Amino acid sequence: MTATLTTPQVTLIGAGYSVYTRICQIALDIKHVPFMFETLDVFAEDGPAKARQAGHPFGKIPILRHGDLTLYETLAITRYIDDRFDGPPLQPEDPVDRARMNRIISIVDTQVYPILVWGLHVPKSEGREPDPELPDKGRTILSVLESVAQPPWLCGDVPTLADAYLAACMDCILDSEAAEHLPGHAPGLMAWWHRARPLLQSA
Ligand SMILES: N[C@@H](CCC(=O)N[C@@H](CS)C(=O)NCC(=O)O)C(=O)O
Repeated sequence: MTATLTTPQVTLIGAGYSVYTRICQIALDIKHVPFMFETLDVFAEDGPAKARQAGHPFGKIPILRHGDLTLYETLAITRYIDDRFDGPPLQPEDPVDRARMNRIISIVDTQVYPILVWGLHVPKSEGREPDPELPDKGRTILSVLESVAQPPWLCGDVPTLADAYLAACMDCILDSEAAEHLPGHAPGLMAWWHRARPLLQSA
């Protein structure tokens, strides 16, 4: 039996608009892992039920299938992709560098996603004003990211999971009122984005 016949199929279930789905897509792409993509619109009326059926107990996306394995939670999915497949490593070996990468990932999870994506981008896309305190918070987040980034990528010479996490949020950030602060508060991030944008090609 050949290796090809025994290699389990990778399927990513999610949506193109979903930041967390895109993070997984970028990780798969950097590792050169071929995968099938199944669209699941979690914001459709039956979306959460479909996501639960597909294996996400909280009715969310993304979900990764690999052979008999069904995984949810982007942290688990992306580490699995990195650990399980050949290809460029997505996490630095050095403990300090790895901690710096995890710090950026945590900033994306706890600041960028709730404040820049849901707090500033989503209201703008729906023609609503954001909560008044959020633009200042958004500026602070950009300045902090600028200060912790280590060019040319966010954690040095090669892209890591930190780049996947932030790149997946960038179109939302650029389509929010935080975008006007990027050149002044985060010029290094703009330079990084020119480099990182192609990561999103299939996402
Ligand atoms: N902690 C989850 C978050 C996933 C998540 O929030 N996904 C969004 C789409 S980007 C979702 O499914 N939202 C639907 C909902 O919250 O009901 C992860 O890391 O995968």
